[in-house]
Amino acid sequence: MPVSSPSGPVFPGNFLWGTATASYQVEGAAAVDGRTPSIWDTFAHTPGLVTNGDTGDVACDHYHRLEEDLDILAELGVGAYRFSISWSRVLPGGGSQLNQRGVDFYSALVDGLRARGIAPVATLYHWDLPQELEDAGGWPHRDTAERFAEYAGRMGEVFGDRVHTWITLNEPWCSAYLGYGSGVHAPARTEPAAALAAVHHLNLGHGLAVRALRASIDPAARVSVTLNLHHVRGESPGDAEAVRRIDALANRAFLGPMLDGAYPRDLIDDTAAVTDWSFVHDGDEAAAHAPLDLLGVNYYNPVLVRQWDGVSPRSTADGHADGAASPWIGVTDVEFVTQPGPYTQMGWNIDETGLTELLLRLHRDYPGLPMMITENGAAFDDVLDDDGRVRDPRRVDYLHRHLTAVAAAIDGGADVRGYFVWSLMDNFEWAHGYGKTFGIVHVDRQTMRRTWKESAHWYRRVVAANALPAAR
Ligand code: IFM
Repeated sequence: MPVSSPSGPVFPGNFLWGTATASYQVEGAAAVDGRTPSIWDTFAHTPGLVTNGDTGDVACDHYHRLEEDLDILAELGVGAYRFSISWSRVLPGGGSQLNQRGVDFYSALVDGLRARGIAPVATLYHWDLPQELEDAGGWPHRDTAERFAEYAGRMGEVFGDRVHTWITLNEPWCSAYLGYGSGVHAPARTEPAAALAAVHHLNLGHGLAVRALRASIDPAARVSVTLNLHHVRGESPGDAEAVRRIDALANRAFLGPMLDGAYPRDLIDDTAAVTDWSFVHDGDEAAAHAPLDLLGVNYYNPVLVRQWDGVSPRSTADGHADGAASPWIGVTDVEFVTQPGPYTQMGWNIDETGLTELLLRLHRDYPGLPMMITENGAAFDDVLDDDGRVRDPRRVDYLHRHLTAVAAAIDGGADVRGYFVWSLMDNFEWAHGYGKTFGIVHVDRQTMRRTWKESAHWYRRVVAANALPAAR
């Protein structure tokens, strides 16, 4: 595939190409240099919660292999790198005392990126709440939102001169509904009302954090949030009500307060049996509604639903449990339908058309708000061959399809400014441990040796050409 003559879609001139990771998934060094446990340390060390008993104690040892990983990014030629800051590394115990050694690590990361001409994109919260803040009530507790804003302000003071793109939260859907609803993520609580309180305090914390950041960062810096919006389709026209229910919980529960300044009325009504939403105080919705410069979109696959007849066994093809420990709080009459393959290693169906449709919807609903794909990628059971190569044509195909879908959305008018592959390297895939590999760079679990997969070579060519080759 010659980079000099690509004949696939060409991206806008200033399109930002990047890769993404998150602190607990790659850093390791869990008890090093003053870092204290987060809820994910606790979760991973609880027997039975993570496949194979894997933990993020060592992860990819990125903390100790920073220079090598920075060099990989430079060789890839990306213009940006999205990482997350571990709250408990920089403010141990979730307190107010800055841990200089933790700050030094992120300074080295930020400076090392900039020295290589790569823009740092910092996510403040990628699910690793300091354990002490969970012990004090966690996200269902209002104070956590205030503490998050304080932490954001501190990070703005320390890095605001050097980091010019900020993301407050990563996928608050997961933090709230998987952490406090279904309990498959930390802190493993299964309390439906608490999950909705967590939704609210994440929204509130986001808005407060945006303001705290703006007070300390470069005025030209961009502030964003990353949402894993669900592209929900109905199996038939008669399933419109099921689509509305899931869209409200998955998408508008966050888009509403963050971008419109109010919770959707239908969400409040749908969940009335679970909570009266009295945790939403006067002024909170306005506080959550802080002007953003960008919307971060994470996309992996669409969701297919239908109205449940209440009689036949209910299908839960989204992979989440039915009944009390479900992330779909208050939803009793919707089924998640199995979608046609192919599937990734996660069992997620591959359908890039949902990405184009999602971006066009967001463009329609929020015209004037630029977007960035802050995560997209696929896990496959890659093999390191005897000749030292990792041949991952399915990942190349996945990335090609989804980048084509992004290009189609741009053609349709969507203002998409960049794309970040999830993930730079194989890492700790939460409750699945290390068995699910999303990286474009393979990480040997014994030696930590990094090996470029063919997808990484392919991505390097795409980035250099700012265009896709015609064929996969
Ligand atoms: O690994 C995760 C990441 O932390 C958040 N978004 C989805 C990825 C794949 O599951």
